[in-house]
Formats: sequence, C-alpha cells, structure tokens
Amino acid sequence: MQNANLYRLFEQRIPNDPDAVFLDGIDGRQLRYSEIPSRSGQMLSLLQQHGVKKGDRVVVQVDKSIEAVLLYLACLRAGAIYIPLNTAYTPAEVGYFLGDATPRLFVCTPAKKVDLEAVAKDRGVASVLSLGGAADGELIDALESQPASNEVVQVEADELASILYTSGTTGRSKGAMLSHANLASNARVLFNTWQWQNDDVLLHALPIFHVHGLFVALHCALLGGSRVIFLPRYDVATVMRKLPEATVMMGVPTFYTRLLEHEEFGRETCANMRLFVSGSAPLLAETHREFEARTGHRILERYGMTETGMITSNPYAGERLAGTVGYALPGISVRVADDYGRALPRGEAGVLEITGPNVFQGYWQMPEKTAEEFRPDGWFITGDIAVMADDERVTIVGRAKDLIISGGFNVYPKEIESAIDDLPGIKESAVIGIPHPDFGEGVTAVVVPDGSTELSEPSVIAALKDRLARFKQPKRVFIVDALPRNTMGKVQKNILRDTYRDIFT
Ligand code: MLC
Ligand code: AMP
Repeated sequence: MQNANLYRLFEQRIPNDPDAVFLDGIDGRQLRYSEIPSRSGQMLSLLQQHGVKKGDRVVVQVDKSIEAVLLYLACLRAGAIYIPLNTAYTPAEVGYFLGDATPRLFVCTPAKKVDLEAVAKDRGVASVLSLGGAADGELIDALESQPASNEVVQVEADELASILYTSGTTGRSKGAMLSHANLASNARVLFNTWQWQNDDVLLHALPIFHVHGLFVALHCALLGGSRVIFLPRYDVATVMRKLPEATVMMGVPTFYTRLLEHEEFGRETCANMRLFVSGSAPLLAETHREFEARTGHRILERYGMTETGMITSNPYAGERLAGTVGYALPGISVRVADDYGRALPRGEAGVLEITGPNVFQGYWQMPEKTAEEFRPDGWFITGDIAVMADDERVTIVGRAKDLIISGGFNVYPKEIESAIDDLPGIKESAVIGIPHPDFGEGVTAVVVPDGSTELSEPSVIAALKDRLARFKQPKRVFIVDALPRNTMGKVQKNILRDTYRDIFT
C-alpha cells in the first residue's frame, strides 16, 4: 500500500548534490538537503522516546530555527499532528490551546519554560521540552545523542498532518485539521503554478507558525530542492541586504510597504528576483503600482486561508492585475454565492465558497462549528465577500466575518471585546479595524465606562497586557458615553469605522 505521508514527497525531491543547502541561516548555521533524513530521523527518535505515536498531537511554540523545521518534518514522519502556535501568545492563551489539543508533547522556548511548564501541568500535558531560536534548550542537548530512525510512518491520505488554530467569530479558537493529502495537493499546485525553477533561492522572512511561512513557502522550496535564506524575522535592513541573493520572496503586504519606504530599495536590489508573492491580507492596488514603478516587478497576489491553504492566484505568465486575487488554482472550484449557497451571476458580490482537495477535514472536536461552515452540497464557506468577472477572475471586496487583519495576523474583534468587557469599570466595548499605513488595519477599541472606576486609554491597554498577545492589543482606545446602535440594538461598527477612519494616517 502506498504511503501518503507528506514527508515521502519531500524525500523524493532531495537533490542529488550532497552539498545542496536547504536552510541557510544568517547566523552561519545551515541544513543541507542530504542531512534532512538523518537529522529529522534523530528528531523522530527523540519524539518516540517521549512517547509520541501516530495521531498524537505535538504543540510547539518556539522561535524560528532550523531545529523547528526538523521538528515539523519529524512529526510528519511520526504520523503525529504538528500544532504550531504564534510566539506572541501569552501563557493564558497557550493554556487554552494545550487544553483543547491535549498534546503528548509541548515544546516551548527556554525563556518561557518555567511559566509554561506550570500551564502545561495544569492541562495534564505529560512532557514539556524547550527549544530556542539560537539552537539551545533541552531538545538540542538531547538530540545529539539520538540514533537516526529511518522510519516514515504509514498514513492514509486523509489522516492529519497538522492542526492550525484560527480564531472564530465567537472568540474561541478553532483547530483547522489538515491532512497529508490537503497539504500535498496545495504544495504541488503552487509549485507548478508559480513555475518553480531548479535554481530558485527563496528569501524567507515569514514566521513558521502559519500557513504562509510554514506550508506555502517551505513546501515550495522543499519540492524544488531550493536554497532558503532563512531569516529569524522580517527586518527591512536584513531583507534589503539579502534580496540581491534571492530569486523569490513571499510576504504579507506590510513586507512590501516597508520596502517601499526604504529609500535605497529599487531595481538594483531586485536584480536577481524572479517572483514576489503577496498574500494573507489585501494588497492595496496603489502598493502594487508603486512597487512596479520602483522595481519593474508586478507583485503576484494570491488568496487563501488556514482551512484551505491557497485558493486563487494571479497568473504567473498572464496578467497580474492589481487589486485582484486572480483565478481558482487548478483542481479547486470557487463560486460566488448568495446566503443559500446558490451561485450568483458574474459581477455580483457574494460569499466566496470553495471545494477541492485542499479543503480541511473540519475543526478539531467541534463538529457543529464544522457543519456551520459547509453548505449541504459540501462547499466550504470562506466568509470573504468576492466578485467574479466574466473570465472568472476573483476580486475580494469585503468580509462577511467580523475580522481584522493586522500585518497579516488575524484578530477577531469578539475575542478582544470579551477581554475588554471583563476589565473592571467597563460597561461595553466595540473593536474595529481602521486603515493603518504599516499594518493595513490597526486594532482600535471604543469603550463605554460603567462609572465605577476611572478609565483612560493607557489604563485599558495596560490591563490587557497579560491577557492578549501584543498584536491583538488595541493600538488606540477611545472612551465614549455610548456606542451607536441601529433600531435592532446592534452596534453599528460602520459608523465607528467612519468616525475614526483617519486616526492612523
Ligand atoms: C508585531 N506587532 C504587531 C504586529 N506584529 N502589531 C500588530 N500587528 C502585527 N502584525 C507589534 C509588536 O509586538 C510591537 O509591539 C509593535 O507591534 C511594533 O512591532 P514591529 O517591530 O513593527 O513589528 P515586527 O516585529 O516588525 O512585525 C511586523 C510584521 C509581522 C508585519 C513583520 O507581524 C509579521 O511577520 N507578520 C506576518 C504574519 C503572517 O505570517 N501571516 C500569515 C498568516 S497565514 P511593541 O509593544 O513591542 O511595540 C494566512 C493565510 C494566507 O493568513 O492567506 O496566507
Ligand atoms: P487566516 O484565517 O489567518 O488563514 O486568514 C485568512 C483570511 O485572510 C482570508 O479569509 C481572507 O480574509 C484574508 N486573505 C488572505 N489572502 C488575502 C488576499 N490576497 N486578499 C485579501 N484577503 C486575503
């Protein structure tokens, strides 16, 4: 029987050249392709020593490092389910994920080990190990003495490779279950659509706890046997310095607006570049145009989400149209539908729905939530509002879901409102996204006091510090007497967005 393990696909693509570099860190550390089987095999032995078996969850909140990628590959090989968490999450937030995922093993950074071990113990997690971005921690110490296992556990196509948590409109995060086949199909389709070349060099500055940096970027590189310039984070000066060595970069729109702000950025920096890809948030048409004027490159915008991986892409060879997200990727079907899942005529705005081999297996232990997001005919409801042109080109024009995207990170207003409403002195709150020159949208809270204590903008922000990850915290807080409501009593967020529209510009 064929083994559908995604690792098998990567293994087949390891270049023959024993010196070919996979991950090339700026700290001088490297991982060669020829080392992947043995190094991930050592990691696999370590996982097995900690009792990790097929189907077990492994939750990981670590800085970006070569070892973090090996840990991902080892989980695939073990048939375990890899669950990466945003490094910005507070211990309170991590506690929720540990309780929900009930992992066999939790891996965290050395600096947070003491705090997080207590959280993990509370949630009944058996093993906790530390791994640092500078390749320190218990996991590194233990790794060197491990024999390299050569096992690649047999899995079926629909068995789970990963769970990625994505917040929900109710404020509770949901774990999107992704199978080996989901990930493999999307990797293949992107590799082909973007015409990946043998000598491509990928500049990787994205975090590796989300679809974009972990799956889209790394999977394309693994299929191409490509060198990856592996930056610990996005820092515009380092990106400027390394871009001339690269041929491909993938980023959120903030990556591109920050480059454009850099005076020296221009044609020379991009002399070797073949492809710039943008996604995770809308790229302004004016950014697209300004980028082309400065560099001669038309950024290729694509659209996707955690539950599905990539859905549409502007064409590699055809016209990359600013403000649009292109066409459904091969093998994926999209429709713009009304509230009942009936396809609307071309040119009309409606909810984008999709089917395809990339669509996830449902939310972890939330069958009702899963059922709510699918039509009876099996199409997944993205919650994005789109228009389809006569030639089937898709433009995202809005969101049916109450969601803010800040610098490519999703923030669900409901979760922030609940945290604010729990603070003393607050009667109610409304959280909105306001246009922000750097982050695209800036999280903004409008708060009504209950009069029991003195409230101020800094006091509200300070009170949220330990409750919410930094990127979710409001950049501005406004104290008002009452929120605008319609006759049904619903808060009119559009009025608030209008009132505060210029605060960041
Ligand atoms: C950091 N901060 C943010 C933030 N990132 N605040 C709001 N939104 C963000 N995205 C906080 C910092 O903690 C800091 O707080 C302050 O804002 C300024 O930080 P900075 O130094 O300017 O931020 P930086 O570290 O440079 O990070 C910005 C960024 C980063 C844009 C480079 O957020 C990033 O890498 N984003 C990529 C997200 C991503 O990969 N998304 C893909 C999701 S997958 P303080 O208090 O210290 O001042 C997906 C599906 C798909 O959506 O289609 O791809
Ligand atoms: P996430 O849940 O983090 O995977 O975020 C997915 C959401 O990001 C989508 O549902 C869209 O709202 C948004 N998104 C991703 N790519 C784009 C894009 N190119 N243009 C507009 N929105 C996008």
